[in-house]
Amino acid sequence: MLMLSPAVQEALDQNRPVVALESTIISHGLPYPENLALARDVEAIITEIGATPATIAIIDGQIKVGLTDDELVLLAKSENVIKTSKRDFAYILSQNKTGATTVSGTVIIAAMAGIPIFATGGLGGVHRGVSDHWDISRDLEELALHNVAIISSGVKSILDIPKTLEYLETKGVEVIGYQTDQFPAFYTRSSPYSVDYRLDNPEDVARLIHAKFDSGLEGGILIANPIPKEASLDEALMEKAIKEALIQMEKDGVTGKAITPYLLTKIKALTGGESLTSNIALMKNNAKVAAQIAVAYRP
Ligand code: PSU
Ligand code: MN
Repeated sequence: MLMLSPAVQEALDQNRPVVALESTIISHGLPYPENLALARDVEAIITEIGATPATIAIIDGQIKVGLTDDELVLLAKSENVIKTSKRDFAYILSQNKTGATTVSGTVIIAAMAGIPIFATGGLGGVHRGVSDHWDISRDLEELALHNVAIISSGVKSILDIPKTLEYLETKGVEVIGYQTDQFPAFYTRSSPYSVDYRLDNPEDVARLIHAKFDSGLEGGILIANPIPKEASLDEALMEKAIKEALIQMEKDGVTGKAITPYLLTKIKALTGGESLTSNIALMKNNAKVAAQIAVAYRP
């Protein structure tokens, strides 16, 4: 059922490091052409460090691990790509549709393919005002279920961070700060919330991943990697933009899976494009750290 690219197949066969990448960030998270440039750049960064990138998506009803450049272009340009969480799989597969996998969709496929390390921008989680609309991303459930370590800059900035951290604790997901004691807040390096543990180099993280997976404890790990200093944004300014975007979202009646793409577009406009520049910088940095961890990790 899975179609691995020749490069990913060969790397897995030879026990060489592989880094999984999601595709919602390409189709629904960033505008064209920045999305395509980033999709290509993160693959190049991972390759340069000595790991094989495996961007994951469903193309015409076929689950693919490792995409061609034409497929990246399709995901970056097409209007008909479905944002794919677990609940969308059967429809997309049976109707031969094309789906860009969220973190939740990508974790499922990475686990099927046997890829334990996955880089993304920000994890989905518990949305602000959760008691009104019950919006909690499937990302948290799938991370809790599968043996995958995600490297991200914390969770999406638009979320309720403390509630998301509580939820991760309930689900048994280990949260590690990479070179930080504080849980990063996506566009900013710090937040008022601490991580459970801090590790400072790829070798220690690789050892932790081994300890978890070798112990037979099922479930994932979140490695929270702060945005690089030079790309981080002012906390007060970001909070203002996020609050304004949330007000506009309510007015426009946006709900469900459309929320994240809507808010990212609004926040980009409200910050004069600065949020987009930061999002790109943090994603590249996460790809770099994930590749370093993958290289340090011996399957
Ligand atoms: N964070 C971003 N950009 C994104 C996403 C997260 O900065 O595009 C995507 C990821 O694919 C994540 C998804 O898995 O949003 C979560 O969506 P939802 O909250 O609808 O589950
Ligand atoms: Mn949701």
